[in-house]
Amino acid sequence: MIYKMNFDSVLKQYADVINEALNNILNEKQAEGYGKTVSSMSYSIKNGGKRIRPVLTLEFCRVCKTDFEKAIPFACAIEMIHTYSLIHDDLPCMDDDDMRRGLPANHIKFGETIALLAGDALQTLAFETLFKAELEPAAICRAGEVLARAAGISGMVAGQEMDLENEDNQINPEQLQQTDLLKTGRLIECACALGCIAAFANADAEKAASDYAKNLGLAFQIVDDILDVEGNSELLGKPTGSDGENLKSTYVSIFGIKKAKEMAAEHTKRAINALAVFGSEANFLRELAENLYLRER
Ligand code: GRG
Repeated sequence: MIYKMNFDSVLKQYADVINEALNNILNEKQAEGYGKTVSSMSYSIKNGGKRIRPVLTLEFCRVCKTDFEKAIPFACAIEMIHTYSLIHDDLPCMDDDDMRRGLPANHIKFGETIALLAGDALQTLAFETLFKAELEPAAICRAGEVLARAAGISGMVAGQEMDLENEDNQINPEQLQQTDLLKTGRLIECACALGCIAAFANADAEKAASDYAKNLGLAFQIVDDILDVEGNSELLGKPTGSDGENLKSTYVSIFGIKKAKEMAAEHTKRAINALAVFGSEANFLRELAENLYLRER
């Protein structure tokens, strides 16, 4: 496939752009001197993850025929929300994980109080950053609303509550899918939507982005469940087997590994098919979906 040729270099280019922008924002805040909380925010932002969500924002902006640089503030905002969610998710009152990305979780390094504040401050910094985008006010307002809805009680927070209730309980496949659409899916959907909003994309493009994102999000979560059983803890940067220990219902516990892999493949295929409207311009997004299906971390 032609689009295989420069996937890695495009991904690296985007990651470099995002890392530089995030570092600049955090360094600016650090220079203002807010003590331990800002160091704790920087720790989790800078020891970066895969940057999937901001890459989606920049690439959807480009695919919708706009300079991706316009969407950098939106891309930073979504990564800040994602990072806040991971910091809070690792806390003892939530998933209680000591390791994240191969390093001590934020609360292990900085203590629970500072970790809580760092998450809170990253959430508000996300909106501070988004509102500074050099775009039409209408686009910025819409992006702010879309991000707030995706992150909050209409999205990730609701999914997180459902996920916590899932521990020690048996839930059915519909409840599991609803949990994942909210907890994981809404931010991924939002990442794609923000790219479209920055590009003033038309309704067809927004619908395609939403269909792609929903399926990508489900495939992503199913692969996450599979990696928790068969993944390599060193590559993942955290121990495996936590879903089983917490007696959580997952795609693997409900359907078994073989069926879960088939389901992840099916959602990846649907995500790729949703991109038809963009033609070959969306080849990077097709490759990204395939890579996330095959990922080991
Ligand atoms: C605390 C409100 C609140 C929500 C937390 C994101 C989340 C909700 C929980 C994290 C636990 C988890 C396994 C969520 C599923 C989504 C997921 C696989 C997140 C990890 O995303 P990656 O792989 O992370 O993109 P990196 O480290 O690459 O940034």
